[in-house]
Amino acid sequence: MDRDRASARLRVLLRHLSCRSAGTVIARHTSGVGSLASFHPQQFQYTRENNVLSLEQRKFYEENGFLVIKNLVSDADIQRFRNEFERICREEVKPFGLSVMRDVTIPKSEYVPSEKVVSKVQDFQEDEELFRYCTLPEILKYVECFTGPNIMAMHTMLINKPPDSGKKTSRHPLHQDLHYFPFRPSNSIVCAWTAMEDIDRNNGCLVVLPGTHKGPLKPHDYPQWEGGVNIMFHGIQDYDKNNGRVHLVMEKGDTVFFHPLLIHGSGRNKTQGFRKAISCHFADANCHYIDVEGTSQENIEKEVVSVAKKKYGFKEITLKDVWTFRGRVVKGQRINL
Ligand SMILES: O=C(O)CCC(=O)C(=O)O
Repeated sequence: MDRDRASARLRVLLRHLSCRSAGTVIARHTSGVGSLASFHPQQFQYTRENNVLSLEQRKFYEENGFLVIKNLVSDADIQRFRNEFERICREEVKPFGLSVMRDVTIPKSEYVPSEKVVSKVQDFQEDEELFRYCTLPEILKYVECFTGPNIMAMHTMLINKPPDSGKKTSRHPLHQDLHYFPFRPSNSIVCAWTAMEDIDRNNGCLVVLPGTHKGPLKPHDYPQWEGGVNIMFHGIQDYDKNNGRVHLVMEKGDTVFFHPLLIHGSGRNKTQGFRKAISCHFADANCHYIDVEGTSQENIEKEVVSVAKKKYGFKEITLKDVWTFRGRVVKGQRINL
């Protein structure tokens, strides 16, 4: 795509994403992209027919690899997730398997149990209160459009992006989530990411590179950032710098669904508040595990296995074991995963 077309498409995307009405935020097709009338359902690769998504929404996801649904999760549910997160930070509850992460700029010696030192909790599949997010009917209704009816919740996170210390470590480098996943096919995996408050460029919104879900999985590694990098924040070393970027400005409760090959990241939090979002990666229970040995995913496999060995005290554990433990069925049957 040449630069003019890329920037025209970006402008259209931005106009639609900034639309503030309740309902769905989707971009319309631009010149150079076929009209809806001439679109044939057999061309769909990334979405499934189930009468939830409109033709326009399906086409938007097919072309861009993400779809924002406005106002999907209620304030009451978000408040419950917030309360539970605070309880975890104060160490009032310790759900089995949960990882509590802190920003790289906070030394271990300064660790006091409080929301202010936790940048993320992940693997909350054993915390029934947070895990409710992954079972919300309004979320699963959309997830099914990408995974089909047998749904596994595979990876859960609540991200509490801290105010940046000045070292720019609150950024999340551009990456593809599939780098972390030893299961396929990628088109049967989707992330749901819900803003727990209004999120914009000031507090570090998601940034996505539309259309990159159509490309291959790229090699990832730690970026060479002067101020340090958070654990497991692998980034893509090489990507097309001319690919347009879209900053997803979202209101509390808005949810973006995106493909695991979509290149995305998030910016620095320039405010004094902690920017919160809750997310889950879902997969079709028919997905299968792959062996990542000899692939670009070997580096993350080594890291995850080594952390899991320490965390659970096992001498032998495989990447597949880690994911089998993380995964929980949320609709239909547990099949391969
Ligand atoms: O919430 C964010 O800042 C980015 C999260 C993200 O992209 C991830 O954890 O994969």
